[in-house]
Amino acid sequence: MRLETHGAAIVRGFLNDQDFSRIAEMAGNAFAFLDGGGGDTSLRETWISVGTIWLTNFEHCVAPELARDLVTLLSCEANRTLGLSYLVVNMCSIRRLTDWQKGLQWHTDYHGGGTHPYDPLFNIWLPLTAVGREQPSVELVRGSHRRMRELPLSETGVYTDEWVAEHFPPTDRIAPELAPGDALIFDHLTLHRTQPLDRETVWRMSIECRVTRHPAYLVLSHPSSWPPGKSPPQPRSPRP
Ligand SMILES: O=C(O)CCC(=O)C(=O)O
Repeated sequence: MRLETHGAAIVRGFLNDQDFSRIAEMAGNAFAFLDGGGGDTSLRETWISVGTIWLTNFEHCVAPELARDLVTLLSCEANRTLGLSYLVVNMCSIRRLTDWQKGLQWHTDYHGGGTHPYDPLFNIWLPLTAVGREQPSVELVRGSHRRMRELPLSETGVYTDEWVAEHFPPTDRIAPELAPGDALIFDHLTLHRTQPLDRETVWRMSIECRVTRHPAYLVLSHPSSWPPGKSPPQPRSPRP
């Protein structure tokens, strides 16, 4: 599977064992802090309603220097894998899924997640738990990133299973089995959802890293990459 052609790619061993263990421990500690009643109202509200901690709030759950290390590590790995790119920290989150009701329905990050100002953007999805059999992976529709630029938008940002079946062949759906440390990278126009599994309980941690290659952001992280004498375009604000 190739990112450009299929809108998705799997990178085995994206994180080495040491980095993976550090990140999984940090995420576990952050959720334990929230379980123990920690965090202010807005931090707790996001966690209770959707099960996530925004990466920008991570420093309120673990030591701030650890939160900064995590951002640096994710940025470096994104650059190593995708080439020159910029981690959109305010669009990254850490998720603990313990309730099927909080699984996500078919959507694209572009239309449903507010990432359109950062086009082109990729989601580096990092499971901190083995997924695809016992715990849900992300299910996606290969090649949907091209057609989703043209197909009619859903008002809610969410698409029904019937709509997806009407527009894409079932053989294009894939829910990769991933080991801790692997990454699933997909275009923000690729249709995806939480893999439905026929079981009652769910327990999974994952990180959604959103990385842009929009020139206005590339120049923010690598000022020397902009040609001399040319001023870079201004970053656009995300949709409110
Ligand atoms: O974690 C999941 O099940 C879904 C993740 C997702 O939809 C996303 O990262 O945009």
